[in-house]
Amino acid sequence: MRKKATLITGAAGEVGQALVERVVEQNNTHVISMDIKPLPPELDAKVQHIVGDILDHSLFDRIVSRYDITHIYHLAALLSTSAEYSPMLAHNVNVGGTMRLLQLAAEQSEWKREPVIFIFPSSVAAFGMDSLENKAANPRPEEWEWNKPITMYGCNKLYGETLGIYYSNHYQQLAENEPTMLDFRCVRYPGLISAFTVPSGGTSDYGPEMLHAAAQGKAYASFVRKDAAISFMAMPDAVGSVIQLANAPRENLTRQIYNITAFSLTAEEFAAHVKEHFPDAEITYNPDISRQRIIDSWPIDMNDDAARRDWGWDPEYDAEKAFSEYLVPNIRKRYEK
Ligand code: AKB
Repeated sequence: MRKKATLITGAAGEVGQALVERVVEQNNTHVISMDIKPLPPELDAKVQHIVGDILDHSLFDRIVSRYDITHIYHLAALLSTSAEYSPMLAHNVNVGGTMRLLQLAAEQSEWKREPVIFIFPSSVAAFGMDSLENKAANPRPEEWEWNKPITMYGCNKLYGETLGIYYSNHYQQLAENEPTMLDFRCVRYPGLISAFTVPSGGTSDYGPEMLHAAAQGKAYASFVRKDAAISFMAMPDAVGSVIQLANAPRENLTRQIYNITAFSLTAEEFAAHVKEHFPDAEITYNPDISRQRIIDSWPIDMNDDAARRDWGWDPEYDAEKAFSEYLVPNIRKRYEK
């Protein structure tokens, strides 16, 4: 008998580290984590971590020969700014890696006649507003609106969503033989902010970078304008959301792709929260044209009514609480050390 396990890819990344910690805490499954990088030692001690490339097929074959994978949290991806520098690599990792894992989950579901639950974090980057006027006029798009991403990462995420829907509903058009399909569930994250890790390679990074710089007494020049507006979420909510979605009864889910969001801020409003806690913070604005264009294409907010209705999505942290109860106290401790 193979041992039941949960697989987390991209485990050494920002969301990955927080998710591994939380899934391990729940103590109800064996956790196999994977990344091209090692985990920090304190986390590595808690899981079985595999350092390897998502594109290495033999790795997955070895994993399924030993483990019965019940859940997959597929986080491995190149983020939006990095993907613009290396579009081919981004496509290979973001699409090729996703496709490989979906294929594996589809085969495993069919073989053991039990759906593998496949959680895919997509992104606000799957949207593409074509002008600032339309961005202002359509602040809370539904999941299916404005799906015209302008970044490689956004294209990859949107296609990853489509592949997930294909593999979980139409794989090889086998419906007549009643195969067991995998159970694909997806959230679209806004910009995420962690107190414990600093992001890299994303375009929403100006928010967390501003805060972490202020906590270290460093000046920060934002790469987007003051009026640049998108939505954000504190990391505990981001991690909680995917666990909550994974545990939601299948029959409650009316769709497979869900927008989720917590609070929406302009860069200037973000800076005001930072300055409330770090009054000496030196924050200036020096927009980078390319990164600004990306942020201008993302909606101000997202309509997450379906997630709230179907599986009880309700973020714990609004902006005020995120800064005062989660971000600032933990960041202070981090840099005091
Ligand atoms: C990025 O900026 O690329 C990510 C995202 C919004 O998905 N943080």
